[in-house]
Amino acid sequence: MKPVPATKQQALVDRLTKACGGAYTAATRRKYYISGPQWAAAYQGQALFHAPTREAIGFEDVIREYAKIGIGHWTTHDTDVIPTPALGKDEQWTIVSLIQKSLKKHGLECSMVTTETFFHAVWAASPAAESPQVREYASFRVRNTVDVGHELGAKFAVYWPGSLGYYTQGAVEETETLRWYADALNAACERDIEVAKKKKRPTLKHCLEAKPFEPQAEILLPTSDAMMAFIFSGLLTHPEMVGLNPEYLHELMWGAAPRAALARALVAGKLWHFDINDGYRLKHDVDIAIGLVNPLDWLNVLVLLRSHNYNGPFNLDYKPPRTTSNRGVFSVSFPTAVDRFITLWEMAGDVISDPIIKEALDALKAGGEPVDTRDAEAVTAAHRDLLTLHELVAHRMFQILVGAHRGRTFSA
Ligand code: GCO
Ligand code: MN
Ligand code: MN
Repeated sequence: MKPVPATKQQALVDRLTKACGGAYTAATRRKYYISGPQWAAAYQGQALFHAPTREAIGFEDVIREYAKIGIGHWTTHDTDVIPTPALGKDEQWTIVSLIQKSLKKHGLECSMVTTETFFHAVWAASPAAESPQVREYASFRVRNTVDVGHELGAKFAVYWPGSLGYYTQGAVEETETLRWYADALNAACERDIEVAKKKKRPTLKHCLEAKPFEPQAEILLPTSDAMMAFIFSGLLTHPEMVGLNPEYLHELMWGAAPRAALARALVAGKLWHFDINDGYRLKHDVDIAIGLVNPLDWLNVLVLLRSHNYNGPFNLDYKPPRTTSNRGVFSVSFPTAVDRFITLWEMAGDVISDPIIKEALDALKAGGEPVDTRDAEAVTAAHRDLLTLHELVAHRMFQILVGAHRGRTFSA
């Protein structure tokens, strides 16, 4: 193949994207509770070892492009859209009203707001730092996000504490720090109760998000399970207002089965919001788009969520790769991520209604014929062949993933 001139590359990408087929319409995509983060679309490809590869873009661009794709909800950090010095000031409210106009113009809703508590130098010692002034500032920031959230019509507030941890042990006393972090969340909930009453709106759902490593070396609340223990620890004045925003990759990173982590949140009634993406175990937070690494595991996750009627948002918290252009972010990265999600969601429906899987699961639950249940050998013998169905169900899910259940065949 000949070298491709820069002027012909967009047309090539468009032609090959079209050739992939399988794209849903914007109207179909909008039927799902999918939210697109401001920070994901505006991510310029930068990192510690990486210079940016994309131009900066603002909320106008992101909201307009999400609307075209059919992403019906938008989420943001306070500082994604409001410069730090403007927070809580008149300038903030001018920006908020511009955002409202833009959302309205494009028929999007703001579903979630979150406070940036990891990037700015003020968080060097975490939002629950020793200094009372830093903690007062943290409290101002989360209360201000609640105000902004209500103004934008959000239903959720998310907290990824980010820098809550340390590089070297000794200075930070963990129990004290956790109490201080709880103080900030308590302040946010108190503020929420006040504002919701004034605005005659329901209070927000406050969702904690864990990440096991980064940006600190040691993290005080590294997993969704740790956060659940924190919610039920007695440190929160309104534990009923606080739930979880697990992120698929963040659970995978520490070596968990994401589906099992989600199940633990479900049984505690705390699975309220879900950041969707993909990646690898025991690596850094690579934030790859859903289904590009672990489609079979994702299928399993969605079977669990569908069968438990999870009805919260699916937040596209991934980072378009550095190799994707500004244009590619909206012509390839986001639409294909949404489409893989919808396809996997549909497949999860296929799994749930598949007669083979259903019969296998029913048989496993029916068990073998009655024997003496104090006799291990007899109980084992009564189930010997039945348990083979565990592997058969996994095989059937693979077939559903590759379309073999609909007659697709593969031959050498
Ligand atoms: C990450 C985190 C963030 C949070 C966001 C919301 O990997 O950096 O997942 O993207 O989701 O800060 O609080
Ligand atoms: Mn996240
Ligand atoms: Mn992440």
